[in-house]
Amino acid sequence: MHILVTGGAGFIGANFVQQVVREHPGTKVTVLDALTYAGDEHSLDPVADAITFVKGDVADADTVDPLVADADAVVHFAAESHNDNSLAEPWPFVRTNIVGTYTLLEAVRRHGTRYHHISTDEVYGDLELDDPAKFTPETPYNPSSPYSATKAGSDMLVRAWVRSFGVAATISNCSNNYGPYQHVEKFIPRQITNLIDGVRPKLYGTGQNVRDWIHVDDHNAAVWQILAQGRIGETYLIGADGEVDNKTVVETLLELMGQPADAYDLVSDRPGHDLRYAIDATRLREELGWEPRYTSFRDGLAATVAWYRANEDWWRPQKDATEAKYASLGR
Ligand code: NAD
Ligand code: TDX
Repeated sequence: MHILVTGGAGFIGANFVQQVVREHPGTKVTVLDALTYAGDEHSLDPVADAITFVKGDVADADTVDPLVADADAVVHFAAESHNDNSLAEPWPFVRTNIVGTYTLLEAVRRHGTRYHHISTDEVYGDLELDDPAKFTPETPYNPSSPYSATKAGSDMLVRAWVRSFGVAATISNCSNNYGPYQHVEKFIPRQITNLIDGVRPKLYGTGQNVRDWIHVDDHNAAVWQILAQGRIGETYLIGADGEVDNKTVVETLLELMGQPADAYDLVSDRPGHDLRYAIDATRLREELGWEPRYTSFRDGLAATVAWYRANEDWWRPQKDATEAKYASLGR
């Protein structure tokens, strides 16, 4: 099988490509990535000889069409992915997440190519802290930020292209990922690299917000199973029952990195900050038999800390510009 992986130089995409090369060696992989600030070709160094890399834009039909024509399946990770950036400048999110998805859908429609769409639990909005409910495939869409609204829009395009044009697509909506190769703008790597630099972690608001953490390798194993065995037209929610509030995440990092548990700062909150996400992954578990392999968040965090300590060459070039952006927001 030949798969086209968009956004394969980003956090989740690069881990996916590495996993496919490692665990499914018969697969031919082509990566299409624009190498925005969030993409780094070095994230593919361990598998560079085993794949083809194309630098290009998913919203450019002339680039996309021949690549899709050549592939048996497309796995679409490419996106603008950071909520804080979407509040500062929404247009790149509309362009890449909506126009980019539209461009790919038209190409897979022309060529009859299998398509898997990577999305997020943020399309469902947020839950109260004390609500026993979790997101299910039936939860109505209710996105809060420009980022989540453009992801919701892209999901709706996929559903329409399945129903109206018979495109062979599946969708997955996953919760917050952590692990190696995540950009230092995101919560966990930002705090780990701050602590390496002797800077106190920064919690938005009061730190009560809850995210449902999943290791990136568990997300990607689910994506592979959906690609191989998922029902066409279906939506699968991916999550590993990993709800933790942000304050606890920071306290755990402080403990793992040898600092007092209260050595963090509270900073101004993110506008529109979603309170809590929680995924019910019953369909994925029961229909496809998926189970997470990383069952201890603490152990997964410890391994992630070790990775950032060992791979300063990878993250250091992004650190100053990222912190300058946060400083301008007062966070
Ligand atoms: P990321 O920001 O780390 O990587 C995005 C990649 O897409 C980068 O390599 C970037 O260069 C590339 N890209 C951006 N615009 C492009 C364009 N126009 N054309 C081609 N390539 C382009 O993001 P990530 O965290 O790896 O997220 C990947 C996908 O997973 C996204 O669709 C995101 O919505 C989804 N997702 C992320 C999480 C999470 O916790 N990070 C959770 C659920 C779903
Ligand atoms: O310095 C920080 N301090 C802080 O308290 C940062 C960067 C974040 N936070 C909080 C905000 C969130 O409650 O931590 C939580 C996680 O923040 P992010 O890493 O920005 O992730 P989030 O906004 O939850 O979105 C992520 O998960 C869903 C990904 O970035 C999305 O791409 C994915 O769809």
